[in-house]
Amino acid sequence: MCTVCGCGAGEVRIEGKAAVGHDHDHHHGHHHDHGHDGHHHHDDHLHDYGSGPASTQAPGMSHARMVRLEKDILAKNDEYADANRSLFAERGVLALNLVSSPGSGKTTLLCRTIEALEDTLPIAVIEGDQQTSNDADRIRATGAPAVQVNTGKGCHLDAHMVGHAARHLGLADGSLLFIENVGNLVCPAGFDLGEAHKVVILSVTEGEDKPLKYPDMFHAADLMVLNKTDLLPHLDFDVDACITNARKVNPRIKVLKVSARTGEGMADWIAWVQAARRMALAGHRAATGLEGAA
Ligand SMILES: Nc1nc2c(ncn2[C@@H]2O[C@H](COP(=O)(O)OP(=O)(O)OP(=O)(O)O)[C@@H](O)[C@H]2O)c(=O)[nH]1
Ligand SMILES: [Mg+2]
Repeated sequence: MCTVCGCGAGEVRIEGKAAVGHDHDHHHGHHHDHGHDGHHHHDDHLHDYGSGPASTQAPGMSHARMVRLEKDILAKNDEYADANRSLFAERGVLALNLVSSPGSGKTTLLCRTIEALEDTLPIAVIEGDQQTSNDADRIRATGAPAVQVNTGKGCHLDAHMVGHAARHLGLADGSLLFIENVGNLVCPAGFDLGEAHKVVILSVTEGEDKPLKYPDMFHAADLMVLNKTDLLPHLDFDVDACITNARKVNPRIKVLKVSARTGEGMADWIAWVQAARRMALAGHRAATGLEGAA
């Protein structure tokens, strides 16, 4: 059980990877109760990454102990995130962590972005979903390399999973690495993956109140991409109110309006990515001060 978000942490599998379950166990430390006596399921493409019973509660555990475990887990995650960040810095890789609720259009946006940029720079993608390799398949159809991480009971990617997946991808120098997180506006906010920026995708069908309801995510993100703007004529979504709400929880958040379907606003998004990559190449890591295109 993950004490940070209360999700189960068992049954993680990384596509094409040898089993790394004992590492995962190490990552969470010996306090962590997701043993390896569960049923390990192997097939040609997916390998167990540690499995076991998952529970959503910790009966009998005191609040103080829960808080300590949460700190342990996040501290361990931060060590892996720092290692990822060093790897990315060495290679001049810009890593972007795309976070959102399910179905906001992350994969659609990524496919369009790859089509726009693939002739100019190497791009790779790590896909996080609880189950299926649908999104990695969609990315690979564009020609870009992708590896799927199935988080099983888990509801977010952590830095340890991303480190394994990144090494498996064999990142080219100067490449752009997109990490599509599990669709979830809550837990991924708390996990640094070693990325340069979290980018939150919010689609206009979700309601302009979401930044206020899920402030951690909008606070953690450097950019909000407001997607599906092609649907605005059919909705009563208030774009300005949404942006005001996002700035209430994060005054420095940048906002871009796009339609991954029609391509409207995509040029500004591409320009933002290119600007971020130039900073990554120049060795800058801080999100603050990054000037986007819009
Ligand atoms: N109208 C419209 N539909 C879109 C747009 N972008 C994505 N969609 C649709 O929204 C649905 C979900 O898109 P995905 O790209 O799978 O969303 P996702 O965020 O990757 O979803 P998960 O990975 O499952 O969280 C699909 O039916 C897309 O075709 C857009 O800009 N406009
Ligand atoms: Mg997706």
